Amino acid sequence: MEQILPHFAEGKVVKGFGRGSKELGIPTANFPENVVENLPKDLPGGVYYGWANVDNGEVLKMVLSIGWNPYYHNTKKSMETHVIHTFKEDFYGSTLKVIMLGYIRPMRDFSSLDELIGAINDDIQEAKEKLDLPENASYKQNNFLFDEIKEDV
Ligand code: ADP
Ligand code: RBF
Ligand code: MG
Repeated sequence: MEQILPHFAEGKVVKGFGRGSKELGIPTANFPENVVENLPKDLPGGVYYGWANVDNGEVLKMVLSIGWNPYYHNTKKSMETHVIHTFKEDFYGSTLKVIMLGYIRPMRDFSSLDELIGAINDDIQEAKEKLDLPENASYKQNNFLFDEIKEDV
């Protein structure tokens, strides 16, 4: 993992599967297909933590999932970011940048939606703690997050 992380990704936020993650209190901003395809081939699916910003704005903690969402039996690989922040408005079409710094766990199936939500809340707690460690906190100032947004992604 050390060779693959940190992984830097940016792309325009697209509509996801519309399952109402937002209603569950855990909205996830979905990356477009091209960003998912550009992930390193040897990057394991699962849950990651790191930093994110929207349109080069405030840098915020995030958790991100990569995979086929076993709970929903997806056939398409997705890459979804939950930014640990309450936004006033949706930001579809905006540019989301993420720096993935650490791996939390593989994706798994759950026997109920409540268990899935419980697991994600545990991920959020772990991300908050890990991101306060000096080696992770330093990435909050990384130039990538403030560099000019590439209009072709
Ligand atoms: P979709 O299926 O379209 O991805 P979601 O219910 O997962 O729908 O909601 C995701 C959308 O909610 C994002 O694209 C973004 O515009 C908005 N949003 C609001 N707050 C957040 C947040 N804290 N993290 C991620 N997305 C958020
Ligand atoms: N989906 C799964 O099927 N299994 C998982 O273990 C799982 N873990 C997730 C962890 C995080 C931090 C996030 C943001 C999403 C995760 N998902 C997982 C994806 C989830 O199914 C998807 O966001 C749904 O749309 C939530 O309703
Ligand atoms: Mg989503």
